[in-house]
Order: sequence, then structure tokens, then C-alpha cells
Amino acid sequence: MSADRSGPVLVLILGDQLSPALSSLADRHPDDTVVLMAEVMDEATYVRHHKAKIALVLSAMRHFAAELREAGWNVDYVELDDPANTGALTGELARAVARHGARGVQVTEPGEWRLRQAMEQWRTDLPVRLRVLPDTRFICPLPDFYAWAAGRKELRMEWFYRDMRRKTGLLMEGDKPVGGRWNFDAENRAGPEPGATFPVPPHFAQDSTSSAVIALVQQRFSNHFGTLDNFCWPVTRAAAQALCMHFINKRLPHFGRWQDAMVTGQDFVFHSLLAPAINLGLLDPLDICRAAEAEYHAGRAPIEAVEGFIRQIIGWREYIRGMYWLDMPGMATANHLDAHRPLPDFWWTGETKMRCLSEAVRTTRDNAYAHHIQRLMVLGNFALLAGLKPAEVADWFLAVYADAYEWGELPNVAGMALHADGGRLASKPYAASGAYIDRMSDYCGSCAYKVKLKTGPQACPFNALYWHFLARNEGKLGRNPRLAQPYANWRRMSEEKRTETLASADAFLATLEPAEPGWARQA
Ligand code: FAD
Ligand code: DLZ
Ligand code: SF4
Repeated sequence: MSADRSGPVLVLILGDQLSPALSSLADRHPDDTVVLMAEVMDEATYVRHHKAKIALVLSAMRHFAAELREAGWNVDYVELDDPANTGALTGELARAVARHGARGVQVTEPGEWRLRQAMEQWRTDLPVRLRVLPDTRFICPLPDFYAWAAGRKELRMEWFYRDMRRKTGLLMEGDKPVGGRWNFDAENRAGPEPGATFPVPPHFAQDSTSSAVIALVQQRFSNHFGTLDNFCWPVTRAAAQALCMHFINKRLPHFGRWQDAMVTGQDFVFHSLLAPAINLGLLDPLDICRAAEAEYHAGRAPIEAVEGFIRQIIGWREYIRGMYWLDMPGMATANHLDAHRPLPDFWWTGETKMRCLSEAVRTTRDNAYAHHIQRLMVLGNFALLAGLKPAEVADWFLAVYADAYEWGELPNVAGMALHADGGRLASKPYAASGAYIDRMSDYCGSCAYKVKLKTGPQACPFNALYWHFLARNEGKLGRNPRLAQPYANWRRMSEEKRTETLASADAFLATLEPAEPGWARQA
């Protein structure tokens, strides 16, 4: 740290760094440290986040500041309505360095590229030394991920996941996977079952801190997407722990089997709902995996559920984050399939006759949540087949979900859903016709479109769009061995049928009303 100042070290803690074991605090002592936390307009509006996401982050920040103070830390907390607030982290940091005569600043690395770039600028602009420390809350350090990726032709999640099982020892018997297989996904594909019941997630009563934040968000962000009426996210470590125990006891045993199922009005099915709390730092991902593993060993949850869940966390979550930092900044502009259609208006309004999509937008608006298969196989699949612009789709996903930070959102959108990365993440696009959605949901029965019809105004739009997608991308995808069968089927179709299919898709695409610009990101 610079020698010409004698003040404390300033530790900047960002809104998604709410963990007492944070690396930026680890080597500090309360006697010689000021913790800075700042609510700033820039972070709430660089994309115009869902109201519930802003409320979640601000309330959790305020609760974490109280937790730190209780533990003896000196916390300088700048509220959004502070008249001196500059509205930006850069401005708040500069003000605080001057206010405290700080002799140095340290921060844990952020989850988004744009802030990592800003930090490099801080190194130049601040009058004191800046230390940026690794985010040790992830299980796989970035250098380890880069080493894993180096020299590999294909960066498939499955191989990374097996290494993570070996590294963590989760579900391992010596060097062999428990149950004799690494992956039980084949057992995890059940569709909805009539009459099935689903556990109701715990409702966390709002304390005065949350009520004040919700009122603030209603007032300052009234024109942002989404409602606060059902605000249900845990904002403290204790509440997050309660949600975790609810998942372990009530949801985990069924998590695997119905992981891909979509049910009208059942917004959460058997999903964990833990991503918002994990991503904020209220829960430790490895602790949750160990708790899930214990349920398997105690005979309370089957292997396919526990393995499926652990794979999502130590496999997908860590792999997605590694791929983000490996491929940025190029990932943000990648558009391998040259998709340029603007985001349709109904992604904001939910006003579409397509039942699957209106349900996905509704739960997104009501809860700042949609589960993985709604995101990937309804919204993502539609965006892929309709050729929506990846950057607009990415802005939408980043804005609307309570768990969305770019490290998690962008690889899922650009890589997994849209194949915009040319297949770095997935060996083939997750493209599917209406038959998949019909198999995995109960939506089609109450849809204005007919899933069995292939063409024409009554036909499920996914059906003709699927072939339209393959036909227009044949130059880029036609030689992909994993698409050999669908391309063979396409080529086998009569010329007349192909023309009718493409015309049907074009007629549907012509009905899409583009969204007004500025909903997700101000121009
Ligand atoms: P569960 O279904 O209960 O899964 C358990 C946990 O596994 C999640 O909490 C999450 O931590 C992890 N996980 C599972 N799949 C993934 C994945 N593909 N990538 C990263 N973590 C995963 N997740 C985010 O955390 N932030 C995002 O911004 C985000 N954007 C997404 C965008 C798209 C287009 C898609 C297809 C997926 C996205 N995901 C994102 C991944 C996943 O959909 C969410 O983590 C999950 O829906 C959160 O709900 P849950 O906690 O109930 O998850
Ligand atoms: C998401 C968010 C919001 C809405 N507000 C703030 C804030 O006021 N102050 C802050 O420090 N962080 C906020 N965040 C979280 C940041 O956007 C997040 O830390 C970065 O995107 C990096 O992941
Ligand atoms: Fe969606 Fe097509 Fe089923 Fe309607 S018929 S719910 S559009 S998959």
C-alpha cells in the first residue's frame, strides 16, 4: 500500500459479494479497515433490472452491512438517496478514499467484465494502490480453469465436471463415481404428471429494511420491468439457509426426475430457487453440495436427484463462469449464426398466443424467475429458431432474472441457447420443435396453436421455425454430425413441403412486433 497516507485500508464490497469469508476481507482486521458499500444508480440501470432484482440486491446489501457491523467491522454505507451520491461505483470509491484518507483500496474481483475493466482504470486514477483479489467463493479458481481449457479442442462440460468430482471428492468412492456412473441424466427427463403436487416455497416476512427498500424501488424504478407483489427472495444468510433446508428436505428427492418438466402455474416445480442467494454470496455452493450428498448417503434422496443437482453446481455453474472469463470480451459480440431480428415486444408484455412463451414471460415478470428449461427450451429455443439478435437477448436475460450476473447469463445465452459462439459450449444447438415442449409440459393442450400441425396459421410456430432455422443455417450447421439426422429428414422432404414450411415460418416471423428500444438498455 502507498506509504504517504496513514489512513485505513478501504475494502469495497460489491452488491453480489455478501460473504463474510470474502477474499478482500480475509487479510484485514477491523481496527485498520473501512468497508465501503454503495448503492448506485449505475448498477441498477446499466441494464434496467427487474424491480425485484434491485430490491433483492439492495435489501441484501443493507442486511449484510448490519451483519458486518455486528461482527465489529467499520462499514461506510452509502444509500441510493444520499444527496452526495455520485450514482457510480467509481465516484463513490473516489469520495470514500478522500473521506477516510485511505492508504489503499482492495476489492474482490467482480462478476462482470465491464467492472473488471473499470477496476483497471481505477488503478490509474486512484491516488492509492488498488489490490484486486480472486473470488474464492467459486470452487474452481480461474487459473485452474484456464489450465483445464488449454490445448483442448473441445471444452465440454462433462469432462470438466468429472475433474471437479475428483477434486471435491463429492459422490466419489476412491477414484470411482458413486453408483457406478458419472451422470444420471437419462433418468431425469420425466414430463409432468397429472395430479402431481409441488412443495410451496417458504415465505419470508419482510422486515423494516426490506419494506423500506421495496418502497424505494417502487418509487425510483417504477418504469422497470416486473412486479414486486410476490417478492419472495431471501435477503439474509439465515433466510437463505432456511430456503436451502426447504430444498434439501422437500425438493431435492424429486429434483432430478422433474428437472426438465414445465407445468402451468407451477413456477418453481422442484427447482432449488437457490441461485439468487448463491450468486449474492449468502450461501456457499460447496456447503450445499455436501448437504445434498449427505441426503444420498442417509438414503433420503436418490442418486439421480443428488448427482443431477451436484452436477448443476460444481459442473455447470463453475464451467459457465470459467467460459465467461476465458472467452470475454469476444463472447459479448459473438454472432456466429448472423442473427439480426430485433427482440419481439411480447418478451416484455407476455402478450402472445403461444402458451409456453406467455407462461415463461409471466413467471419472469411475477417472480424475476423462470426455471432452466423455460429459459433454455422455451425462451432460448424461440430466440434461436427466430434468429433474434444475441446482444438484445442477452440484455433481456441480464435484466429480468434475480440471479442474473453477466458471468452466469452470457455463456448461457450466447453459448448454450443461441449457438452464437459457434459451438464452444455446446456441440450442437439446443433447437427443438413443438413436440419437445409438448412432451415436457402441459402447455400445448391450452394453447391457441396446434402442436401436431406443421404448417399454416393454426400450426405451432415452433414446428415450421425449426426447419426454417436448419434451412437458413445449412451452410454453417449442415456438416455437424449431431445434426445429420434432422438435415437428412429435411432433404428427404418434397420440394413442395419444404416451400410450404418455409413460407409458414416466414408468415409467422412477419407478425412479430419489435419491442420498443430502451426497455433493457438505454440507448
Ligand atoms: P436449479 O434448477 O435448482 O439448479 C441448481 C443450481 O445449479 C442453480 O441454483 C445454479 O446455481 C446452478 N446452475 C444450474 N444450471 C446452471 C447453468 N446452466 N449455469 C449456471 N448455473 C447453473 N444462472 C445464473 O446463475 N445466472 C444467470 O444469469 C443465468 N442465466 C441463464 C440464462 C439462460 C438462457 C439459461 C438457459 C440459463 C441461465 N442460468 C443462469 C442457469 C439456470 O437456468 C439458473 O441458474 C437456474 O434456473 C436458477 O434457478 P434455481 O436456483 O432454481 O436452479
Ligand atoms: C445488481 C446490483 C444492483 C442492482 N445494485 C448494486 C449497487 O447499488 N451497488 C453495488 O455494489 N452492486 C450492485 N449490484 C451488483 C453489481 O451489479 C455486481 O456486483 C456486478 O454486476 C458484478 O457482478
Ligand atoms: Fe408452445 Fe407450440 Fe405448445 Fe403452443 S403448441 S404451447 S406454441 S409448443
